[in-house]
Amino acid sequence: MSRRVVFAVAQLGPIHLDSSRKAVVKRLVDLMREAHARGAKWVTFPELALTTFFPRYVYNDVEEYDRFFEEELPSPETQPLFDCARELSIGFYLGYAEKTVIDGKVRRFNTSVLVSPNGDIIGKYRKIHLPGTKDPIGDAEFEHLEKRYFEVGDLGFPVHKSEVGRIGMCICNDRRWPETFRVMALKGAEVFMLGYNTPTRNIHYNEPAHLREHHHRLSLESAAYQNGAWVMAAAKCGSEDGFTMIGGSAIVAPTGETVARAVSEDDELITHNCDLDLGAYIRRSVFNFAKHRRIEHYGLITTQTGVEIEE
Ligand code: CDT
Repeated sequence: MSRRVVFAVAQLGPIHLDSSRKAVVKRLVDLMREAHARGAKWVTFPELALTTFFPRYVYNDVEEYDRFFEEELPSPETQPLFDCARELSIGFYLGYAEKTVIDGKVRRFNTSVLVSPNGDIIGKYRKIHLPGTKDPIGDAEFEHLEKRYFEVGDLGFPVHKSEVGRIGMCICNDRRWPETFRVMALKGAEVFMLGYNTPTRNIHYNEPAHLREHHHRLSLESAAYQNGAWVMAAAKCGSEDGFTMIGGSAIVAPTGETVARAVSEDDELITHNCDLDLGAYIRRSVFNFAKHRRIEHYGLITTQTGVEIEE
């Protein structure tokens, strides 16, 4: 039986500070309708898809940044997206800022959910590799304060069984770390979904602009090939109130080849008819984990964080 499924990646152009949730949700619904018209069964939306990329700004009081967080999902404002998914029988990945209460304590995470084609949330992931700093660095054009506004995720890297195959989730900076994908692949993930907001400029060092896109693509293509899985990567991009972010949303095959790529820095849908069995030969041969992994030599990966040089 063929395991061909059309997947869509819904790139978003800028969301400004004064953009309303209602307007953003309408854009997401429009993209979902377009995905359905093109035969897609699943759509991947970006990281923090409901608001501007607020970690670029310095806020000192929780009252100033609370408005970027969702206390419930679906909420009255996001309900139309869930209703549309149910109506069209289409599943989706959505990134958002999560505010929740655990054991009586308010917690905040950079989160994504996986919503099944019947509109039910079947999985949640909380971003683990938070980039940037907790305190402003001060002399940059903008900040990257994810460590200020979010806690490190506490759910590991879950993989969820869907009606089309096993789907794993991660978020933005996670894609630069091979550990992210290997853990999900060891749980049998066949599709990795991720959203991102990647500034075109690196505030920590002077990195040529073309390298930002190159490293993004390199991360996706190596993750796909080294794990024999499909990658769906959705950008929020363009100029948000003058702060620019890369586009380059992509669908990458288990062969490591990019098969669809967004060309704009605006709302744009890309799709591909994906053969979910395409990665099987890779997982049977060169990346047959059970046969070839040498875990007796990998201990440092989980016992040591930074580089330690023996003199
Ligand atoms: N949102 C997010 O995680 N952005 C980071 C910027 C890191 S700068 C090297 C990213 O990995 O794209």
